[in-house]
Amino acid sequence: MTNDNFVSKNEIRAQFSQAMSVMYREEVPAYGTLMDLVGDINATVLECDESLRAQLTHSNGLDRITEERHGAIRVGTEKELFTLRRLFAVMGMEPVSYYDLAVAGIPVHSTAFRPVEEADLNENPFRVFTSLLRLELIEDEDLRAAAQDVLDNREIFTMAALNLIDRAEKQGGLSNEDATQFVTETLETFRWHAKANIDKKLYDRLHDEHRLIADIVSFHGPHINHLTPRTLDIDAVQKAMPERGIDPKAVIEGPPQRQCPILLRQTSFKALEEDVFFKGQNGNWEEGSHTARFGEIEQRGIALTPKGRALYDRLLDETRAAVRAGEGAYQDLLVESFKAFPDSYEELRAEGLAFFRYSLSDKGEEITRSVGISGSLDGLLEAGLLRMDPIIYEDFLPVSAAGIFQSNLGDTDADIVYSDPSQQAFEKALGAKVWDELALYAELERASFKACLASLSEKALKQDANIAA
Ligand code: OOG
Ligand code: NI
Repeated sequence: MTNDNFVSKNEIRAQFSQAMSVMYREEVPAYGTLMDLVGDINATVLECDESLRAQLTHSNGLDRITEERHGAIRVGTEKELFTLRRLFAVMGMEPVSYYDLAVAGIPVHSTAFRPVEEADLNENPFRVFTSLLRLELIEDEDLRAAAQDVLDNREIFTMAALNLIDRAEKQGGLSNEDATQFVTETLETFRWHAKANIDKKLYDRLHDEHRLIADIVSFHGPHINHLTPRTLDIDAVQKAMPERGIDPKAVIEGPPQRQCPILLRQTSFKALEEDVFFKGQNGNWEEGSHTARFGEIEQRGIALTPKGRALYDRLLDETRAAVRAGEGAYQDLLVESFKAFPDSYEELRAEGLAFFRYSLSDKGEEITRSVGISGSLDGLLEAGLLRMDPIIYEDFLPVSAAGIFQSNLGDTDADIVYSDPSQQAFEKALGAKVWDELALYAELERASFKACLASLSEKALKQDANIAA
């Protein structure tokens, strides 16, 4: 079979993302309500904000807004993670960044599977935040062994899915028919199962250790635990949620509202308590409940450089420390702290706090030979030959500021602090290295500037040729 007969990875990812969304809407109807709300608010924002519309049009971002979302799953074993990496690769999703959640009191470490190239992100930016349980962090040896035993005896992938992953790897792609079947079969892995794999007694013991451990070990597979559409106005959605009968959490995580949004802000509706059934005596099922699944929204802003990230962490830490000290309302303090974070794109660039994509301005496009092209970035910007647009952050809230998972878990869960991050062990389980997200943004910025220089000098050469002719 030739390459021409394969469906593109972007297409498979788009189909998969769509199928996940449909499945989750059926499983968790409140998520559907949230999607509708986000769609309405995005439409209103785009109607009112000409400049945002222009910016999104310029960066090809307009079409992807309503389609954009991420999801999250949690797996129990190294083998499961290894196969997931292969599964996501079929859809052009690669592991980006390492998140050590142990510092936030959660016994998992994670990565996000997502497209890496800009063109692929623009076609479909679906990402899946994927966590691996670190059973070795459970101190109770007996409990650890019991959990390990349950995990070793489950198979989270269908036979057909495994065969199709093999085939995609061997052939270098999938035919139309195979791709359709691949989406159907892989969806099974992420489906909700109300019937647990274990009895209530073991569930309770796992839950007492950490509710995330119970969520990972107790069921047949890594059910999708939330999906998150991107909104253009998170404050408006947060405010409107109750009007549509959904119960939002109290605060929006991440930075405060700004003229120039940075990283991302997230909020969610509270996880639902759902009926589940535990293995009982003599093949009977015992009724119980489990709380894990929710809906989330996010608003994305510009990607920060390491310097910008450090400033972000410092200001957020300051706010959290002050709130712990009981000095006032979180949101107000956050706004106050972040006054120290420059809020214009010019300043963010000049101080090296954020990443930008450069392109030729209208003036740059019309450059004549008399304008020198040997200028520095600063010089070319000053001369008005370049246009700069924010590079949007494609990843997750930094754990260093304990922002991640915070929107997803009750505050009471952060009492145990595990240590010893282990990126090496994670990558060994994964069977690959994770991409360094900061290097990806830096490269994008560098390449965009290089392309500007190349086209400016090409224009100048053409001018030379015209003059010579
Ligand atoms: C994943 C949490 C990470 C986000 O948006 O920060 C995440 C989880 O709860 O399993 O999705
Ligand atoms: Ni999320």
